[in-house]
Amino acid sequence: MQRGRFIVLEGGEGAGKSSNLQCLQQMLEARGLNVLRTREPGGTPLGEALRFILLDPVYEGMELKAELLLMFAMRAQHVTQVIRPALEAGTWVISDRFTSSSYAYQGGGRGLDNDAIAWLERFVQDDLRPDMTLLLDTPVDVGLARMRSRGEPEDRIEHEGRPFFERVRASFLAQVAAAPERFIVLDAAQPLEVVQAAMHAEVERFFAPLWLT
Ligand code: Z5A
Repeated sequence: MQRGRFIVLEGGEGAGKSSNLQCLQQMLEARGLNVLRTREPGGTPLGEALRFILLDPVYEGMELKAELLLMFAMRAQHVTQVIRPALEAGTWVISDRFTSSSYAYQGGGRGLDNDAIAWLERFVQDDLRPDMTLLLDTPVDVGLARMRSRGEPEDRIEHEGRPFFERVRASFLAQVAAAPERFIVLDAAQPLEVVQAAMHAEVERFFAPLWLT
């Protein structure tokens, strides 16, 4: 049996990850693939409990290294309990965020050392890396306006100001520049149907050799 593939959607606030994940799932299922949809922070009962802690404004002032370590504690459980077994069983895993978000938010946004993040990445994931990362890129103002138009209370990380989110975006783009073969960048400021059509075309192109086997 062929191993499944691991696709991650990344981006800043309001980039449209959730909206596009559903479309990606339908597209892969239409190819007859088994698809598991998941998210970070979250993905397991422990991960969802840690998500609650990570995003709860009551923990304003959380030590930055504590935030980073909780992200990787959540990920350790997610990788071992969900992602690796699914891939080994031939299931395709699509995730709303993964380790690129740790580089972007804890590295770029918070200013923590990327070498420490890289060490945690190796420690927690061994050789597991996404086969493909789709970066939904929007100007920060566009994403924040979308997020605020939902009228939901802001979580602990959403409380951050615009400079924080500019650093997050810059970090995502720097990750692409450092490893362009691992990323597809989509202009997520465009209307949703345009973004979805572009995503569809890119995923078809990226995995074209597989469809033939
Ligand atoms: N975090 C971290 O710091 N470190 C880590 O390692 C990880 C995560 C894994 C929670 O993530 C937080 O965790 C997040 C990063 C941090 N920080 N914050 N803040 P999350 O993914 O659960 O939360 P989020 O990024 O805030 O998600 P979101 O705001 O829900 O964004 P989204 O999923 O990308 O967007 P959406 O829900 O699909 O769309 C938002 C709205 O825009 C909605 O009304 C849509 O209808 C609309 N939309 C979407 N696309 C379009 C287009 N193209 N045109 C017009 N309108 C659109």
